[in-house]
Amino acid sequence: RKVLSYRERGDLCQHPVARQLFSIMEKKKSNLAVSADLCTAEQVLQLADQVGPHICMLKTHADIMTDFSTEFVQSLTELADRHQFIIFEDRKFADIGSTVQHQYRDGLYHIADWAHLTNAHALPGSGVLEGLKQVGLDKKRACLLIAEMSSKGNLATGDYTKATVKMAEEHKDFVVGFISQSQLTEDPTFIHMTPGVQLSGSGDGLGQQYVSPWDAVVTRRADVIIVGRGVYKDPDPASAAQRYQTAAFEAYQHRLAN
Ligand code: UP6
Repeated sequence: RKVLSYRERGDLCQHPVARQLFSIMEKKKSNLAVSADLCTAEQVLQLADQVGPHICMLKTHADIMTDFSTEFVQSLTELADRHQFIIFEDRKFADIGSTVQHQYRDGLYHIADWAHLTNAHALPGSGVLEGLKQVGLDKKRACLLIAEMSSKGNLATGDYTKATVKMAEEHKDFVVGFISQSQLTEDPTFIHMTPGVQLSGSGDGLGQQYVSPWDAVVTRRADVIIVGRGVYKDPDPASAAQRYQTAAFEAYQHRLAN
């Protein structure tokens, strides 16, 4: 089937977060998400400001930060508005509906109040989505399902992956795509985001497995690449982000042209 442009795909989407993401991707010519896996607010905000012009999305792990605060959330939100990127909290919810509801809405992080996008494992069954949805839908939040993982020996394969796609299809009002290592459906309204991407290096000694931006986007048919250490460990994160941005965007243009 013909590959559609980000604009065309955004126009087909119902969910406001998916529409906004595709529109940012088109406007900024970026299908790069940077993973800000840093432990202080200052470091995350500095990185967000440096890479802001090059990304469509910033991914956070709020629970690795030592000084998470409402001031941090306010500053991050301002940067997201200024640079135009989506905020994705990589919480990987994986409990029963009632518990994830609290984890999403309450606790120290109040994720639903500031993260446009979050994600969940399909492992607990559809209750995980029912729970998250009751909190997120009113706030126009969206969710990704983790259908495949990048790490060595992970169990998200085969029938599990297929069942995850089915679960997403049954919750299209909230689920806008997948964390995956390959394209799982031809439905152009589902966004495939692929972590485990680096220009140099094949792993990290702790099970992470890397592919190049080209392999992720052209061979595996990712829409968005997610890059952490490849960007934030670089002495010049802005230039590194620019390199990944160009590589991933040209790879999608190659798919469009072929
Ligand atoms: N992540 C993966 N693989 C997955 C799902 N999520 O690496 O299957 C997340 C990690 C990390 C980021 O939690 O935040 O993507 C990858 O970082 P890296 O580029 O530094 O390896």
